[in-house]
Order: sequence, then C-alpha cells, then structure tokens
Amino acid sequence: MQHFIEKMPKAELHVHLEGTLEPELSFALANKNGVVLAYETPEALVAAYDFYDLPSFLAIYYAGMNVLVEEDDFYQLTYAYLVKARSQETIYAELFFDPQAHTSRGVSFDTVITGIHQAQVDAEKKLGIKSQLIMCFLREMSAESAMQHLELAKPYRNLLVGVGLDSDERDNPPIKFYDVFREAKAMGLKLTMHCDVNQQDSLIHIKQCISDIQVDRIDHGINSLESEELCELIKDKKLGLTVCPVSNQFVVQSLTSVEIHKMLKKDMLVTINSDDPAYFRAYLNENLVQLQKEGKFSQEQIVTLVGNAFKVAWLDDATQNGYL
Ligand code: ES4
Ligand code: ZN
Repeated sequence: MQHFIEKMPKAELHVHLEGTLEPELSFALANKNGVVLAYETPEALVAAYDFYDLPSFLAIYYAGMNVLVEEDDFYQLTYAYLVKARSQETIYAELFFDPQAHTSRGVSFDTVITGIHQAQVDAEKKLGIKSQLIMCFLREMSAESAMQHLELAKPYRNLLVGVGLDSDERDNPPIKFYDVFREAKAMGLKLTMHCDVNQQDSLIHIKQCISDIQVDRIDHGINSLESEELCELIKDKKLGLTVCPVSNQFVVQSLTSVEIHKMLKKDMLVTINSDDPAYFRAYLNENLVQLQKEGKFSQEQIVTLVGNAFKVAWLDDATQNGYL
C-alpha cells in the first residue's frame, strides 16, 4: 500500500509555503541574512518544535519566517518545496502564502510574490510540476490590512488563482472579512477559508463561509460533520474540503481518520493535504501513509481521496480533464 501511495500522481491543495521551510534552509538563510536563530543546529531547532494546539504552533511558525528577507529567499523556499513535492509524485499544487507576515517585518509585497512566482515558473519548466498561488489573509489582523494587501496584489492579479484566510480563528469569524472577499471575488479570484478542527464557533464559522462569503472550498472543515445541514450544503455546492491529517494530529491529537471515513461515506469531496510539512515532519505521502494505516482505507478509497483533489482543484476544464 505504501508503494501504491508513493507512486500515485497526486495533487496538493493545502500547503502553506512558509510551512515548508526546512530547518537546513532556515540555517542557510539565517547565515546569509545575518539573522540569529535561538538554536545551534537544525536538529536542535526541530527538537524545539513543541506544539499541542493551534496558537502554540503559530508562534513557532511566525518566528521561523524571520530568515526570509530577500526575493531569492522566497525563490529558494518555493523551489525546494516543489522539488520535494515532485519527488513524491505530486504533479499539481496550490500554494498558500501569508504576505502580511512579511510586510509587517518590512519585506515588500513585490519581493515576496516575485520570488515565489519565479520559482513556480522554473519548477514547471524544469521539473514538470504545475502550481498556482493563493494569497492568504491573517485573520487576527484587521480587515483594513487585508484590504490593503488585496490592493497591493492588484498589479499581480494574474499571478494569483485565489485568496484564503488563515491563522488564529479565535474571535476572528469569516464575516469580519466580508468586504475583502467580495472585492476578491469581483477580481475573479477563487475563495477559500480555514475552519480549523475544533476551534471556537466552528459551526458558525463554516456556515458563514458557505452562506455569507460563498467560498469555493473550505480548508479543514472537519467539524461540519456535527451538522446535517452543513454536510448537505457542502454536498449541494460540491465544496472541496482540504483536510490535513498530521496537522490535525498536532492540533487535536488525532489523524481524524474516523471523520474522513464519514466524509467519504457521505460522498463529500474530501482531500488529503500536508498543511505545514516542514514543521509537522510529513509531506503528502507521509500524510496519506499514516492516515491509511490508522484508518485501514482501501486502495479504492485512497484513489477517491487523491482523485477528489484533482476534481476540486482550481483549474480550467481542459487542464483538469487532462489530469482526471
Ligand atoms: C496554519 Cl495549521 C494552520 N492553521 C491556521 N493557519 C495556519 N497557517 C499556517 N498553518
Ligand atoms: Zn492550513
């Protein structure tokens, strides 16, 4: 089964580029940029990865970004992820990035997006992995800041496929960003939002995503299973759910295999993803292998999970049909 999973052509729809920063690259960039890290070696850095919920993870994730300063740093980060993904037979990826986590440190929007984009172009040409970019807003920051970043993105509109919402969910509901997401939709961008597992007001947030924001996908969305109404809405609207088992293991101490079985049984378009693979020490294959082991999923079910990702990917029909 592991071999079968590793050899399958796959798509990844939920991966934060900043969450693909491997400790070795972190040290190389820190040296180059004169940034002091709190640990002596990459091994010591990994040993200090101590997360048990979303806020404890996010603190380490944001601290890690300080080494990303120059355009080439964002290029290296992105290219290294695409090399790794392609080595796992991931042939298509949609990549999140968090511009506010960089502009707030004095790194320009242009630096971030140009570095990322150039790596996407080179990786497609040299490695044969296609990718598209999703700009995320940090939900604990203001709606005004999100709108300013959407404005900053306008000259780069064609480098983006969609916008998302991530980071700390507590007291930051989807409707806080209603105007921002209306404007993004008017720009022709696809919409998605995180509804992380077991967060405060999970069901209210999922309902707002669907009915108020009118998202095209939901990131995570595990708690929708608690509401028949939400499950029906998700099915009716054919919304993909981008679930991240190993990430869930850290946040709620469960790979959520029971929930993924339930979603498959309901014919919901659930997909498997890695979220922050460098921090959670698991790329897409490791997520699928660990999930399959725990939940004893059949080959057919694995094919459905992987196939769902191609089905709900934000691709034009011709490209999508080529994959399916
Ligand atoms: C994230 Cl696991 C998770 N949840 C919310 N926002 C995030 N950004 C990066 N990883
Ligand atoms: Zn995420």
